[in-house]
Amino acid sequence: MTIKTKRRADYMPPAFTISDVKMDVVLHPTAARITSYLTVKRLGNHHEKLILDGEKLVLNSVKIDGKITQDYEQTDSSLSIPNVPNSFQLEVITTIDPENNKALEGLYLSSGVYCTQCEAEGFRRITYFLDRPDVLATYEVTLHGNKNKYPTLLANGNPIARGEGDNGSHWVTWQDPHPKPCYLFAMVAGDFDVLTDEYTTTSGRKVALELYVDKGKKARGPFALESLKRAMKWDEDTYGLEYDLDIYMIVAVDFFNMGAMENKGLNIFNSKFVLADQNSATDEDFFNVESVIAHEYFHNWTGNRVTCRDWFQLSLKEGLTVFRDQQFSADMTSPLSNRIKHVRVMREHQFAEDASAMSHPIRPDEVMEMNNFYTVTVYDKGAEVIRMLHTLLGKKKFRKGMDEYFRRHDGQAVTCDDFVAAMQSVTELDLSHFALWYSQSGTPLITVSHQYDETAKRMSVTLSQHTPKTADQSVKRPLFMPVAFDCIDSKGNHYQDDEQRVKNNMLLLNEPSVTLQFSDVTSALIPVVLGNFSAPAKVKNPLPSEDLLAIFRFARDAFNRWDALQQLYDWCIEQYALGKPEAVTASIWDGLKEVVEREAQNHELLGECLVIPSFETLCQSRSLVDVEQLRQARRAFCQDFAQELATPLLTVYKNIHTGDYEYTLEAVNARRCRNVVLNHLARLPQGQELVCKQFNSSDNMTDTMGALKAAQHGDKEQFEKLLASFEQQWREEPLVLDKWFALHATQERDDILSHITLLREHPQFSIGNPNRVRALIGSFAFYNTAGFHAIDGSGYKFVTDYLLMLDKTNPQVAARIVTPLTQWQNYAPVYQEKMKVQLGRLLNEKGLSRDLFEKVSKSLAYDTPSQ
Ligand code: B3K
Ligand code: ZN
Repeated sequence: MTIKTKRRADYMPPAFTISDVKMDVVLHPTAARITSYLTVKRLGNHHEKLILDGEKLVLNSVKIDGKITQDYEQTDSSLSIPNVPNSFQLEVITTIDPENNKALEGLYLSSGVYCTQCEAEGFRRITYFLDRPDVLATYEVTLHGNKNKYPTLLANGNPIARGEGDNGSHWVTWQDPHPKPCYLFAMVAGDFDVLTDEYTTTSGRKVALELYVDKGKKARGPFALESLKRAMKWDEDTYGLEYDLDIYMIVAVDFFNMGAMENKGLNIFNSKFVLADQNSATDEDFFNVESVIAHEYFHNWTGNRVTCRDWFQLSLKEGLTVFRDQQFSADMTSPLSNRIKHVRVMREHQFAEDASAMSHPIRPDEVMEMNNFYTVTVYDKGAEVIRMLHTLLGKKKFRKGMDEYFRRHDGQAVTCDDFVAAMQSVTELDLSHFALWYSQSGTPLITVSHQYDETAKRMSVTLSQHTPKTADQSVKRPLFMPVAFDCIDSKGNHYQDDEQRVKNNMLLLNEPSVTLQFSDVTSALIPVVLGNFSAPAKVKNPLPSEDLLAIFRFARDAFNRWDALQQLYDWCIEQYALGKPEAVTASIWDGLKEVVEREAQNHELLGECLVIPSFETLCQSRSLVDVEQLRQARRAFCQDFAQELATPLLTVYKNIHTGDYEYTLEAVNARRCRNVVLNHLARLPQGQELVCKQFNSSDNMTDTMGALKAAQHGDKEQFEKLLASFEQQWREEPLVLDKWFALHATQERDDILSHITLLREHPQFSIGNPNRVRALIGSFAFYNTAGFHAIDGSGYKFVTDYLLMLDKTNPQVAARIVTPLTQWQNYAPVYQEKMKVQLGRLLNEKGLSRDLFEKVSKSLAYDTPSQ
């Protein structure tokens, strides 16, 4: 198969532009008719033909300035029209098949709802167009549909006319006055329940808010609407940014490839990120609803008003918008647990991506299938890069830079360089070195070494940085990064370096290495590095357990305190893996007990500190992982942890009284801490009763799921019983049942594959619904370490068999789930070989999608780079 790779360096401005679009859409399940009238203009002095993108379209007719023409050429993916005037009206009529559109890109019909997904390149599946983000047009869209089946007809902007048609049909015309790229186009038709509200902006504009949900789900909508209002207010207060249309609509649908989409004025959401109430949603679900609602709203400025010139610039909008939603969530909840959440994503997923064949900078250079680049690198590492800018410039200047960015570029399609240039204009700091973060991939490693000279009473600490080669780049340069730094002694005193290179606890590391000197110190100091995860780096700072416990006690930075324990757990698990559990001495256990006792009242910190690093995180500080050995080591450590700390853990559990459910910061932290503790206690005989009691008395989904998840570590029969009772209660609620599917999929059991096969027959499971597929198959591939990595290769084969099937209908979701398989290089050769066999099967498949082809072929071509 030959698939074209697109390169960032090949960017050419468009030869034509389209300034106005009028569309007439007659909905029909298998033959929807789209008539588009485009105002087209040649850009510059040339005689090239007009080439429009289009896929899976049946072309009915083409007219230029009102006259039918046959003078065009069609391919699978384009329509070329030669000899067009410099400026003209183009009318194109096409027919499409929404019902059989199972890829969920373009216009599709699922569960009786028509909806669209156009980012990145889905608009070309609706009509022929210049489907690229630097072509901005205004849109007027008329939708026709059956009035009974589709009483609601929506598109971007404001409704300007409506009427009745023949045979029980009706129509609505929508106008969006803001020029936009076609990826922000949206239409919806269906029969919904609607929640309405109103928001008045600081400058007095009244905005109607409308939230469309499935019939009968209205009671689960208010939290999303409240979140929207909080986001609107926050963006005004924090960035001075107001909404710019009279109406803001959100539609929740069940069939959606990702979380949500920021279409102008008409966001479309996966219902998972809209619907929430205490019975059916966990605290984490509530959190996610609020943050995704905010994320899509924030895109209105960072993405929609200022958009991307080309898709290589995706991080321009995504990195920035993730950073903004992170700031918002931290303000709405609490900075510490938020920061830990981001770091977990970076360590579990982004570092793994950097180490894999899919490694790419936050602004990629080469792409085969754009949908493959909505990655943790572009999004989350992208947000880390913006965060570093925020750290370097400070809050005020960062805001000034943002103001300047909007002043310069409102209404334009721009690049990451334009963003950095706007930031540069407000600071003395030279950002040219910093900008390397946009083009260099890979995870930098900061190595800390130190020496104490007892006679001279001097301590020196050296920090050096090194970015290992990645699949896409073999030469790496030192980066410019802010490294939060502190030096303490074992009693908790803080020290300043002689030359004061550390200012306000921050060291600017822009060379391969830097050495700090500390004079007149009477004992060896403990370097505390990368507070608040000030740069997206790995740190190697091997410290003995007593120093890690001292950091936990005395460091100023709460993230450092949490991280010291993570490092300690990682070290302990390594001792177990080496067959030396006794290296985890009584004094270490005592230190950990003290942590629990000392922080018993600090539910937020304690809850986080009692989470043992996940298997995936542990993999990132190791290479050629022997899966079985590491998994057993982690399990044995968790078991001993529960046993050794049983008494203080039990006390914490019993002392946390959460009362009636409310979604407040305090209550969330208390429930979280209690459930983390229960998860440990469930490994002990005395934990069984607690689990059962909590499950039976819970008045909310958080505690129910807390009990259920804990139960899997205890008695198998009891766990099965609880699972069955959960299913009984929620069998009609697929969104809730997804939690149940995921729990099944991550179970450690010998018959896991036949078990999942059985679940695929569950009345609520459907291969056509991405949420179900992610819950059952995705959870297995990503998180069932024992099952997926079964030494006979059966787990890999199972996932591959499924992907071969899924790829035929939904390549986007298939390409997500293949990720763990493509990261074979992290595991010991016995696993690698078996993973590669399955990747080979995928590659040999006739008609494999571009999505899978890109990831699989890169993965198989990957040679582990020597450092
Ligand atoms: N911009 C969309 C993601 C589109 C993904 C296309 N495969 C949602 C978001 O990041 O806000
Ligand atoms: Zn986004």
